[in-house]
Amino acid sequence: MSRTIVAATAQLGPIARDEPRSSAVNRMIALLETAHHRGAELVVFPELALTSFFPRWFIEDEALLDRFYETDMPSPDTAPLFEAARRLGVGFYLGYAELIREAGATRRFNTSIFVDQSGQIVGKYRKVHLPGHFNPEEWRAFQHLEKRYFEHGDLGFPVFEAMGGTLGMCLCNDRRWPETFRVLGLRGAELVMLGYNTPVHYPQAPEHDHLQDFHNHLCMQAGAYANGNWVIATAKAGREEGCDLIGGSCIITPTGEVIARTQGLGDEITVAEIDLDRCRELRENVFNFALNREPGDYGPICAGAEDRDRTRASTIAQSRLSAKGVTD
Ligand code: CDT
Repeated sequence: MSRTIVAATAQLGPIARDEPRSSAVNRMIALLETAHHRGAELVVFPELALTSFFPRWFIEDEALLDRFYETDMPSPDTAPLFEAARRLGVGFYLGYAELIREAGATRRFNTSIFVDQSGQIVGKYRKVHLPGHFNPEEWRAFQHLEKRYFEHGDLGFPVFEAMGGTLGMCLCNDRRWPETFRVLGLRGAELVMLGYNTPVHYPQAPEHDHLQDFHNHLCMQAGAYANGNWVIATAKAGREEGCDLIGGSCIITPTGEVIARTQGLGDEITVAEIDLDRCRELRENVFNFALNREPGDYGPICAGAEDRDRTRASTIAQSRLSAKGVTD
C-alpha cells in the first residue's frame, strides 16, 4: 500500500492585533480549499495561527491577555475550520494559545494540534522550548514574552498514528534544538510538522538579522536528514503590527532537501508529495539508530536540569531588578 501523502504548507501573512478570529479562520478555510484543489490531504498552518503574535506586547491586564487564548477547541469561532476540513477530507496542524483551568489555577500553553480527515483531534503538543524573556525589557524594539505568557509544555514530544504514518509536532523555537528532532525520531516520527513566528530582527544579536532565513532552513534540513524524517514547516510571515516576520515555509525531504517553498510573505500554499517510506533510505542506513547510535557516549545531553533551573531563576530575578530600574 502506498504511503504517499499530498501535503501542503499553508502560510499566513500578518494578522492584525484587532483582527477577529473569524477573519483568521476564513483565511485558513480559503487556504484549505486551495490546497484541496491542488490535491492536498494534509495541511500545516502556523504557530499561534488564530491571532497576532501577542508576546511582542507587555499586556498587564489579564482580561485583555486572555482574549488571545482558546479555552475550547473547537470553539464556535474555530468550528468552521474543522467542518471545512471534514467536508474536504483534509487533515490539518494548527498552532494556538491554549488556556485551561485546572484545580482552581489558570494554565497557559503555546499549543499545536493535529486534526485528522474526519475532523477529530488525534495529536496534541505543548511547546517545550519557550524563547524570549519573562519581564518587559524596554531596550528592545519589541518584546518577546513567551516565557511570561506560557508554561513549559508538559506533554514532552509525543508521536501519534495518523494518515497512514507516525507523525510528530513541534513549535517554532523547538526546531532550533537537535534534541527535538532526535526525540521524535527515536519515537519513530516519519513526518514532523511545525509552525513558526520568527522576527527578522534579533534584538540580542542584530548582526544575525540577515541570517534568519538561513538559520530557519539550516536547523530544519539538519533535523530532517539526521533523523530521516520529512518536515513541513509553516510561517506566519510579513509585517505584522510593525514587526517583520520571515516567510520561507517549506517541505523538506528525509535527505534534507527543500522541495517546496513559499515565494512571498502573504497567505500562500505550496504543495508536495511526501512518500513516508522514503524515511527508510536513512533509517535503515546511515541513521539506523539501533545499529549506529552510541547512547553510552551521550550522557551530558540528558544531564543539566538543575543547572538550568538555577540559571533560569537567577536570570528572572536579574531581569526583575533591571525592569524595576527602568520603571522606577
Ligand atoms: N516563536 C518563536 O519561537 N520565535 C523565535 C524567535 C527567536 S527567539 C526570541 C524563533 O526561534 O524563531
